[in-house]
Amino acid sequence: MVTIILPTKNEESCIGATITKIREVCDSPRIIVVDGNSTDSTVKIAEENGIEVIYDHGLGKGEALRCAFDHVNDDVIFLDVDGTYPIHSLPDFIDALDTYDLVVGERVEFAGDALPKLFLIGDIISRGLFQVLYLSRVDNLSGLRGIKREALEKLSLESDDFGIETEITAKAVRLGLNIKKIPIVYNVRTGNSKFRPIQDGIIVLRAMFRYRIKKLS
Ligand SMILES: Nc1nc2c(ncn2[C@@H]2O[C@H](COP(=O)(O)OP(=O)(O)OP(=O)(O)O)[C@@H](O)[C@H]2O)c(=O)[nH]1
Ligand SMILES: [Mg+2]
Repeated sequence: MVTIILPTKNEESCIGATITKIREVCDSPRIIVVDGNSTDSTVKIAEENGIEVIYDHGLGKGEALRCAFDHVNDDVIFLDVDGTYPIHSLPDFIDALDTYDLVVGERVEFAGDALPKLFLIGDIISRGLFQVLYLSRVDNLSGLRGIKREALEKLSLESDDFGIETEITAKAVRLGLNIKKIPIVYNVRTGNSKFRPIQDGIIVLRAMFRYRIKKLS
C-alpha cells in the first residue's frame, strides 16, 4: 500500500486540481495533506475533497514530510502540489516501489520558464557537486519521490527544511539502497514559491556536506 503525501503551504490555487488529477490516474489512492499552517483556503479545499489533513510544527517542508512519514505505515510518494511534477507518471512510481527502495523523479527537462536563471544555475551546481561528493548521478533536489517503508526506517531522516531531498538522496546512495530514476519534465509553478534561493541554497549545500561525512548506522 502506498500513501501519497502532499506538503502544502498556501497552495489554494493548485491543491484542488492536484487532488483531482491524482484521482484520475491512480486507483483509490490514499492521499494525505500535511499543511504548514496555511493562511489561505488550502486546508478547506483539501477537506472539501475528502482528504485527511495533518499539520506540521512550523519548521519547514522537511519536518512536514517527516510528520507525514510518521503518521502512516505505508510506502510513501510525495510531491509538490504546485503543478510542477507530472501527476500522470504516479502509476509508474507506484509500480517501481514494488522493486526499488527509492524512486526519484529525475528532472531531465524544464518546460518554459519553470526554473528562472538563478535557480537553474543553482540546480546545475547542486547536481554537479552531488555527483562529485557521492559519485552518483541522482537529482538530489527533485520533490517527486517514492520511498519504501523499510527504506524510510533505514534513512532515519532528520532535516526540517529544504535539505530533506538531499538528505534522502545522500543517505540512500551511501547506504546502497536500490534507486530507480524516472525521467520527468518539470513544469511552470502555479502560485508562489516558498524556496528562498540564498538561504535555502545554503541549507542544501550544508546538507550535501553533512551527509557526506556523517556516520550512518
Ligand atoms: N507543510 C509544509 N509544506 C511546505 C512548507 N514549505 C513548503 N511547503 C510545500 O512544499 C512544496 C515545495 O515548496 P515549493 O515552494 O514548491 O519549493 P520548490 O519546489 O523548491 O520551488 P518551486 O520550484 O518554486 O516550486 C510545496 O507544495 C509547498 O507548498 C512548510 O513549511 N510546510
Ligand atoms: Mg515546487
